[in-house]
Amino acid sequence: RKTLSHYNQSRRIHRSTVAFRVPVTFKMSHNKQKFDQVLPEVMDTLMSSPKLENQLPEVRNWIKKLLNYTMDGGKQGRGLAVPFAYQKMEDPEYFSEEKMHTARFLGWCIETLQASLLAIDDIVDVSTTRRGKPCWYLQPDVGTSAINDCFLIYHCFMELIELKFGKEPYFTDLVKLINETVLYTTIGEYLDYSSGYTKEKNNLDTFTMERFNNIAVQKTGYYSFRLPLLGALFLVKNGKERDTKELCSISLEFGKILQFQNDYKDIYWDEASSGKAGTDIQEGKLSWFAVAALERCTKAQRAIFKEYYGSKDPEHVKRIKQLYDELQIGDVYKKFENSVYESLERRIYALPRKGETEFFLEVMETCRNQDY
Ligand code: DMA
Ligand code: MG
Ligand code: MG
Repeated sequence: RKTLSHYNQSRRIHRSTVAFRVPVTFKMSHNKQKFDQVLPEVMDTLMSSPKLENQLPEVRNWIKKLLNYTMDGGKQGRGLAVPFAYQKMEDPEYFSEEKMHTARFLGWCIETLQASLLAIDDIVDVSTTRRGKPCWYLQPDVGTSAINDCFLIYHCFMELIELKFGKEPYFTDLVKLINETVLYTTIGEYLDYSSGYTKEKNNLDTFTMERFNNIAVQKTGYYSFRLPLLGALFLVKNGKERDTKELCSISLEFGKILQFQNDYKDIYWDEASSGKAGTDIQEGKLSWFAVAALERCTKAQRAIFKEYYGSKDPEHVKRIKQLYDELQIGDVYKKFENSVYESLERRIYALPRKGETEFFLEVMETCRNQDY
């Protein structure tokens, strides 16, 4: 096994020549196959719940169809992060395959939460596609009843948590963690959709990086990084006694990264690559790109932005993209992204435990590869 200092050294040597890679022993995706194998057990657990097992066949079939559709096709970064975090945070002396299995189960629970959040988000964002398929609310005979379906997915998630963890000593703490996470996420979503620009509201004063960061931390950071990490720590021996302040702070920084990447893909990736058609310009979103562009605009360019941002007209969308090109926001973005990775990397190397450093380095690599 290579030591971290060995690893640092080899990294430094390779850095200028090849893309930064975490050694093979650190890969989060190595858990993928075993992670996938746990899904049928998770579904069986849910469907054998005393509250669900005697429901009418049509109810049981609807739940299965709903979960299959909304959970299918993601990259499962959040879910995979749980067993990976357990592996990296646990003292080798106490590591057990049984806990690893429990971590995978918890990972799938978080994927269920993610499915409900995304299905809601797509209604709010008036999106058309997600994970390469039409959004759930656009399925035939769904429409506004998707709101109830989203709530149903969410409570399948909570039922799974109760079925699997109800008797664990950390159950109450886990539920509290989930509740606070979802509270922050929904507040972040509120801020996200209420901060959108419209010509009528003429509300560009709120298009600041400070507000972008606040939204990204709340709507993305808490549930995507902090929850999987703190969830895994419940399984770690004496995990409760760990100092998690810096770990949580770094987790929330990753929320910002995931969000500006998400904003990048919304504009520059085609639907085939991202699995979803972009809506940020059309919806007038407080996107990283809008803020970065406004910071660099001339008066005339700002007037163009005000005229065309937040419009569904494809010509207007094109005009905004053209403005981003004129301002070379794509290059600004790349430089900014690198600087964020570099400063976060310094904090990650400064963490007291080797496992913590390895965990976040791999999370960072997964984000860099657009695989989280
Ligand atoms: C999705 O945010 C956020 C949550 C909490 C589900 P988004 O609308 O910026 O992302 P996407 O592009 O995936 O719809
Ligand atoms: Mg969205
Ligand atoms: Mg959204």
